[in-house]
Amino acid sequence: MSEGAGSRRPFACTALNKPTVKTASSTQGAVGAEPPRGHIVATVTLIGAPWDGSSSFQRGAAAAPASIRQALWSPSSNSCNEHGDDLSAEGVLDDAGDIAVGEEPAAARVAIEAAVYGVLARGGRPLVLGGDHSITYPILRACSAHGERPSIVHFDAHGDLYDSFDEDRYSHACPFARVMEEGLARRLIQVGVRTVTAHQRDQATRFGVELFGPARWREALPVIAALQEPIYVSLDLDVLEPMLAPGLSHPEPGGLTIRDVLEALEAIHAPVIGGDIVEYNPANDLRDLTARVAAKFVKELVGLLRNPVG
Ligand SMILES: [Mn+2]
Repeated sequence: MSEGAGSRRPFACTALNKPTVKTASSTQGAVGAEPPRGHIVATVTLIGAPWDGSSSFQRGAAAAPASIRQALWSPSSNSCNEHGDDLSAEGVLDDAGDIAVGEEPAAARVAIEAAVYGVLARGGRPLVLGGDHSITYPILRACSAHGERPSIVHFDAHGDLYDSFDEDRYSHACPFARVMEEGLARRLIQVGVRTVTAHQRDQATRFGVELFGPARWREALPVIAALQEPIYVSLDLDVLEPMLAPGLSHPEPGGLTIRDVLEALEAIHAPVIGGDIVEYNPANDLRDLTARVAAKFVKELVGLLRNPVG
């Protein structure tokens, strides 16, 4: 529970020496066993975005939110993360349910943007469960509408930077091209990408993407740790070695371990304003292995999102 926490995470070292910048949630202190974290100002809101209509290869990711929730609350584990946040405690995690995305892509994007904006406008911190990766673009639009222009820490086997894919500019292969074209992010830091085509390399250069492939993902750690501005975390589960997460539509061997991704998340010191976990495809899963991995990332991302220390 404590290994690494004191060295990188700000709560244990920095935050305790600073005054609280905002009023804490009404339940702070209500959980007696919870270790002091400081700066607990936000309730995280889980939102399901069951949309896989922009997938280029296999559908199935629309079923992910329900499976991830089931794994999250399974009695096979408890509801505490590695930093001692109890997700079942009052004021830690709300669940807004699933967005009614419908069948039409443009309408789905509008619905996702509106739902995420609603959470941000209430002072919440959205953690969105995809769905395919196309959902990240409307989420970042919602952040922008709320006045946020975060830097993105993006875990993925793929750059998702295509200008267009299968004649679809809103494909799940394209969201970060749209995000960067519209200036919705300050920086885009990609970790684990290992499928860079010539076109995507051109796009990465065009947008100034900071790319850390799987062989040098650790070089991203000091870059992530040095970020001061608000951060958005986009976590495509196919960043992982597919043997560790078989429930994917696009398994790409040679990926990161679950602990590698957690280590990169631990490097974040800046406030995290939102995040997504995408591309889980239950139809390809084995014994809910990948659902459990996604639920694990929910737990640890909740810890990051509810402690927006700056
Ligand atoms: Mn991917």
